Amino acid sequence: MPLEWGYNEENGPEKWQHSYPEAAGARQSPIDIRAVDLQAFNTNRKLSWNYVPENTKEVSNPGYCWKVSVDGTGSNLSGGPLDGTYVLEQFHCHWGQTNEEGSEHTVNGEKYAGELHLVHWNSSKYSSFAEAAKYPDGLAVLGVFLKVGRKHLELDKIVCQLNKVQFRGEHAKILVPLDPGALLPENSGYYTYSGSLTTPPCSECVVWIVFKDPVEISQEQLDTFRALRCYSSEDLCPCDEYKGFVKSNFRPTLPLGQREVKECRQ
Ligand code: SG7
Ligand code: ZN
Repeated sequence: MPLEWGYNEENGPEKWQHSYPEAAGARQSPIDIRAVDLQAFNTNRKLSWNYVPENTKEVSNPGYCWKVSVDGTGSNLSGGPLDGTYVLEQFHCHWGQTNEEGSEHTVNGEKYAGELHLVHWNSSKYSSFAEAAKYPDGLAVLGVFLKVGRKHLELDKIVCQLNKVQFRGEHAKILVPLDPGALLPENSGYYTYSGSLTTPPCSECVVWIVFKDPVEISQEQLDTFRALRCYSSEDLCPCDEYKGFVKSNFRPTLPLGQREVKECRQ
């Protein structure tokens, strides 16, 4: 069974709105974050997080990225632009075919080699991730730009398991506790705006918080991401333009429209 959506010619971002009408909405993500659009965001509420490394359980290949599921107990995010407490649900990554692209958000048109997303849901107002995803303040996603440089040691706890999830539908345990907080840049300011999921169904339920400073990962680590397959081990290779590899999985930017992007220097 081929995926009903993806990133190639037949099922890519241009086609999503036919099956997922929200993809054509006015509050879509990602966006190009442009200096001319920025509004200062002055707050004395510091953005803060608390994660439980022992609850970072397993990595899987859903066919379009790698994804780490988290037992959210005790893992939360609050402050900054957020009202209430948001609990960590999962984190995953986007990348490109070459190091010149791969991030979903761009800054003044500049692309990074990749972007990590830590997805949280509003447990102050809603009772589950699925319920929260129906409301405009339901989810909060932290975005971290990736650039090629030194090997990232915390991320390597995932990378070393990716050979066990080469095919769609595969899962593997993460063998040592992984601290999601160690994936975030230190002392970085951030941009924040109201947006959507960047994959179908593209629901407009996300408070985006995108860190200004990138973190480094090695060329080898990035190449390991590109070796994942979008088909399951029982399927024949769909032999699309990427020969069945998840070579590229970022959605191009969409118009900011009437929205504001706030900049917090933190
Ligand atoms: C990735 O991004 C996956 C999705 C995620 C989607 O494709 O991690 O998660 C699952 C369940 O596969 O979708 C609902 C959801 O979290 C969109 O998340 S994103 O907007 O942060 N890129
Ligand atoms: Zn994402």
